[in-house]
Amino acid sequence: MTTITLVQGDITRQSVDAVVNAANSSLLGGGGVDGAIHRRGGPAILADCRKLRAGHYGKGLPTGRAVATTAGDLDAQWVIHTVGPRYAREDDRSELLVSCYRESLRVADELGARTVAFPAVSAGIYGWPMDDAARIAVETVRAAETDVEEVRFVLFDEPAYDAFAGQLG
Ligand code: AR6
Repeated sequence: MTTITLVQGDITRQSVDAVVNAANSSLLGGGGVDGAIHRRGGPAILADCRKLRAGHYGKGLPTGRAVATTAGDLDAQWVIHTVGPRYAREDDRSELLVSCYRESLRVADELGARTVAFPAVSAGIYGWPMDDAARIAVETVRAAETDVEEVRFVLFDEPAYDAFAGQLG
């Protein structure tokens, strides 16, 4: 049974087994949560990402997939990088966003992670409307078969927190 909890704050300040990063396909960093995770987690995360790019993920990580690295200096064992879809009004990409949560939980299970912090994937730079992003996130985690005991959604601001709280209520 997975418990869903909500926190308003900075995901890089969480103590969990795994922190999920809303990355891009390059795995080489960016803005938003991605920038914050690499800044606070330090260079070990980027070093691991470069190894992934030199190996199995030469073309980058496809949208909707997830892969783990060290968490560096974060208070966690792993960062699970996932690539959300960019929002497009004329094209329904929700299955890719569903896949981000499913695949991240699958990787968490492979690692043996029991507590996992997620940001609102795709709901920042990638433009996904927050209410819909929250609905997809909560529905997908609720439906997932996983050994993860706590999924903690860490929302940066009050509107994001309220959107997720609305889904749980
Ligand atoms: N802790 C928790 N949530 C945060 C934090 C933080 N420290 N910082 C931002 N958010 P985004 P995306 C929120 O843009 O939409 C990057 O450049 C933010 O307010 O980080 O999936 C990547 O490299 C928003 O609600 O991710 C990609 O190129 C949510 O996290 C691209 O952005 C997600 O916003 C991915 O865009």
